[in-house]
Order: sequence, then C-alpha cells, then structure tokens
Amino acid sequence: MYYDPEIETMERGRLEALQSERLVRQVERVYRTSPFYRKKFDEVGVKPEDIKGLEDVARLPFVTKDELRQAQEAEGRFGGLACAEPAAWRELHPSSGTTGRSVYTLWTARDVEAITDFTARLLWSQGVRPGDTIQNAFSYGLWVAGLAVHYAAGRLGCFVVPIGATQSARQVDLFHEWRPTVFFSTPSFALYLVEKLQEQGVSGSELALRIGSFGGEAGAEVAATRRRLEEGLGIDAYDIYGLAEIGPTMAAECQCKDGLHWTEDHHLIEVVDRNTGEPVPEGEEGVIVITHLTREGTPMIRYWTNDIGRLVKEPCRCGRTHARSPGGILGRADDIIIYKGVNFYPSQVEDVVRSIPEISDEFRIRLEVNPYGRDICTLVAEVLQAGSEAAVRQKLAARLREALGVGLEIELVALNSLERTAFKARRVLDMRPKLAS
Ligand code: DLL
Repeated sequence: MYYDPEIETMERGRLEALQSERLVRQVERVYRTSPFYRKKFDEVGVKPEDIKGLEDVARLPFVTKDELRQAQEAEGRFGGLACAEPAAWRELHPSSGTTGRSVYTLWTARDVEAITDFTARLLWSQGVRPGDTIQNAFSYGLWVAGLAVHYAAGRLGCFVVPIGATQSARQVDLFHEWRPTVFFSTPSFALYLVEKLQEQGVSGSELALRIGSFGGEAGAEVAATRRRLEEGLGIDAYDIYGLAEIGPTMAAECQCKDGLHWTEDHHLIEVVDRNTGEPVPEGEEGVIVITHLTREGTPMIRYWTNDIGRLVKEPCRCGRTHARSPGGILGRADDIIIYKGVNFYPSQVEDVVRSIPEISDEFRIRLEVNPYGRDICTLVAEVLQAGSEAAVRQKLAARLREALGVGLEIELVALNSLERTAFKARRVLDMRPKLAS
C-alpha cells in the first residue's frame, strides 16, 4: 500500500516536530553558507536563533522569482544562493525562462537522492509498481520533470521508454508496439495524442495503459479534462505538481484522487493571502509558499510560487497524513481573469469546454479592449462538425454563464485551426494594451 509507511502515515504531531527540527537546521545552514540569505535576513533583523520552530516561520521574508533573477543577474551563476561546495554539485536546472531570464537552481548528490526517493513514493501512491513500463513524455534535459520521473522509475524497478516531450506520431506508435502501462506528460500533450488515436479509430481500452500522470500545467484535476483523458487513454488519470525553483515533484494525487498530497517531510507548505502575505485559515484559497526543509544546493526559504491553492491537514482516506491541496492548483495569481466585475480562472473555462462533446479539447481565451475602451473576453473554440455552429454556440454560452457567472463572447473556428503542443499550452491571449508602470 505504501512505499515508505513510516514517513507517509506519520502521526501529524510527529511530522510537524520533524519539520520543525529540519526548518531550524535549514535556516541556520542557509544563513551560514549563503550570502543571499544572510543579506535578506539581516535586512529584516532576523537571526537564525530567532527561528525555534514552525511557529516562527512567518518571521522570515518571502523569496520571489524576480528577486532570484536580480541576484543572479547582478552576481552571476547562482547569485549567492548556492549552499554546497562545488564538489557536491551534480545537476544544473534553470527554469524555462518563458517569463524572463531563467533562474538557475542546483541539485547536489543528496538532493538527487532525495528527489528520486520522494518521486518514487508519489508514483507508488498512484499505483505504479515494479514491472510497469513507463512511457515518459515529460521533457528531459534542463526541465526538471523528465529526469525526476526517470530516476524514480528506475528506483521502483520499472522499464522506461524515455521519449520526452516530442514526436506525437512516435508516441502513438510506441503505445501500440511497446504497450506501456504508465504514461507521463502534460495534460495538453496527452489530449493531443488522444486526438491522434481517435483519428486512427483506436479507443483507450485497446491500449495497455493503466495509469496516466499529468503535470506541468492544470488539467488532471479539472473534472471534464480528467474524464476526457481517462476515456481517451483507458486509464486512471492523476495530477502531479512541481516547479523549477523548488523541484520536479513536490506533490501528487494518490489513488483516492482527493487533491495533491504534499511531501511534507521535505517541503513546508504555507498558504497565504495574495495581497497581505498573511496566512489564511486552513482550507481557504491563497498563494502557496514553499520552504525546502532538506534541499542542499539552492534551498528556497518561503518561496512565493504565485500558484493558488488550498491546504487541508486531515488525513486522506488512503491513510497518508501529509497535507493535501484539494482540487490541485487552481491557477496562478497572475492568471485570474477579471471580466465585468467577475473573477475566474482559465481552468473553469477549460472545464466547460471539455464538457461539451461537439467541440475539440483545444481553445483560447482572448482578452482585448474594443474601440470604445470596453473589455472584451472571447472564447475561441473548434467545432467538430461544420453546420452545428448555431446549436454549439447556444450550449456553450449557457454553460459558460452558469459556470462563471458572466457571459463571454464566442468565436467558433474549424477543427485543427488552433495549434497543439507537446509541452504546456498558452491558452490565454492577452491583447490588451500594457499599462506603463
Ligand atoms: O512544470 C515542473 C513539472 C512538470 C512538475 C511536470 C510536475 C510535472 P516549471 O516549468 O517551472 O516546472 O513550471 C512550474 O507550472 O508554478 C504551476 O504554475 C504550473 N504547474 C506545474 N504543475 C502543475 C499542476 C514544471 N499539476 C509552474 N497543476 C507552476 C497546475 C501546474 N499547475
């Protein structure tokens, strides 16, 4: 049932005592070895000895991605963040840099070992077992997820098809020829492969796949997307979450599919108000802030992920005691769309689109300002059958209004007009003039 029963089912009090002890040690260590943290803590007047346990964590300042970029730009390499001697360095993992200069992070030999171990634990919780054949379509190389899953698969005794995030036709061929039982990719890429299978007239039940684990973007926990993935590939679909600065896989859904389970022995998770930075009550939405409790290379202390989620600490039905984020990552703080006074996340639009069988899985949300200065939000969707536009438009309009509490403009286009991706989709097109800052 469990990969590491002692850690996974540890009584909450003991787990928090372990986190406390690791936090105190980590804060002392980063202050001693990292000029970046020493300066930061000195600026707010916090000394390592002030941090005696979890109750003191809020005294520490947040770390933001912008701040890491600035430090690395000014000082080069890790920007004073590296806390280990070069002899212990093993892997360099820059962030993808889609929103600006990449941030460099470092894994030491012990970090690689810890990542392998807790990723293996997460895969096990999704039902992956020795003897499984894993087709890994997470990107290999600098991106963090491909290698972490690869290492974990080896640790579990699985056979890996290390294809990475490319070659959609080959992915489908490999499904047929090597009959993998487990598949990893972004949800967008998996849906693209489902389309390819459907073009071949192949249904999910004809494949050998049993488990799909999807991350890098929201999707697996969006009900309609999960249904399409499960039916299209004949699998149980699970969510898995990570980010470059923290690591590939800090959290994943278990077989109960009841939210992302964190690996709390290695990561301290806080949820804070996006405006004030104050902790929100348990179960409420806010920005996820993560502290590395065991990372050696480039540890993050109170890293502001900008991802929005909730945290509950009651044990899961699976018996694991580590806290969960029900519903997964709801969106990014900077992705929230405010339209006609109503707030919503792109994933809510995704859920509507994928619940309507007459349109494809691909869509765009276009934000623009009309000549009279009014905001316009348009959903662009692909109809599967020409001639059905009027009925589809009516259904879509009604469902969107019901789900979001506001109506969107609708533009219907022909199937395959919108680009598909092997990586992460960019579905929000913001064409509004940028305000000068
Ligand atoms: O996406 C690492 C990763 C890939 C983890 C695949 C797990 C599986 P980055 O490229 O740095 O790293 O992007 C991180 O992607 O802050 C979230 O906004 C988003 N994200 C990643 N996984 C999920 C998920 C990898 N399961 C950023 N649900 C994060 C929702 C996700 N958003």
